[in-house]
Amino acid sequence: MTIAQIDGLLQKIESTEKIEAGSERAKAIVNRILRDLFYTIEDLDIQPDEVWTAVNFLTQAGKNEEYGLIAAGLGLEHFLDLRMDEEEEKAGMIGGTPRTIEGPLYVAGAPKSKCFARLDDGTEIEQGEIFFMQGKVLDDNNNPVPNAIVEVWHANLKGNYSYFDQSQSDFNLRRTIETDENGNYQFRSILPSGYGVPPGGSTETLLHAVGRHGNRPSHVHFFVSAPGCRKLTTQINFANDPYLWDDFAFATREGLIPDLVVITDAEKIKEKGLDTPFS
Ligand code: MBD
Ligand code: FE
Repeated sequence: MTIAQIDGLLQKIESTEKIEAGSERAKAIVNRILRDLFYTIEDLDIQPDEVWTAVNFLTQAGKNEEYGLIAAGLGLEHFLDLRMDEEEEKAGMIGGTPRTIEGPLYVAGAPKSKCFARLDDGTEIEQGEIFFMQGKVLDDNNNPVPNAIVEVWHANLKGNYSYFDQSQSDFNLRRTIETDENGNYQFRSILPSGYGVPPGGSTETLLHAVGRHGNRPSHVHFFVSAPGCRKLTTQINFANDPYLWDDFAFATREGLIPDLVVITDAEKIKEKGLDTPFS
């Protein structure tokens, strides 16, 4: 087809937008995506059977509830992070812990505690490595933020998340921790395994079609929020992971890879006060 013919059809479609409830924003977005799609089909000479394969793929991906996962895997979610970074840089907001993607596996309403929480329900205590993390929430001026809300969630040793994995107890490996008067928080858990997309699912089908894997390095998710502060969405990773810089969701960033200190002596854990809340 000629460009004039494609643009003619696009104009015909746009000229049907007469219902008053329609928003200019929705029209602009839908029409632009449609234009890009028509041009892509033309440029790559995409065949009807390929289009219907794609339509059926999307139907199945919806049934599987995998759109969030696909958004992560296509780099769309990371792209939104880069755009938010740019906006903040332009506004002169620099420094602080980098943001990175939320992913599709957050669940609201995790049990809340002050200063300290144990995240795991104990079921993996034999196979897993106990892990402690402590941190301090600081504002723009590096002042501690008391009573900040730190929401933490991560996978178990199989790389699965509670709620989505019904074999785990409710809110296993998910907690809401309020910082103390000095902005401190601390938690105990089991060091998570990396995540892999569901075998045989839509995300895996798509990634394999383009020669990609669907693995993530081991990570822990965070939301950090406080009144008057922009909410931080981020994760941490661990340096020894083979997928550290090969994350299918592109979430690893410098500044989010804290040192892991291995302690084999139980007395040292007590000495450092890692097994009990701050006093
Ligand atoms: C995850 O655990 C995750 O964090 C992301 C971004 C995508 C899939 C699974
Ligand atoms: Fe995750």
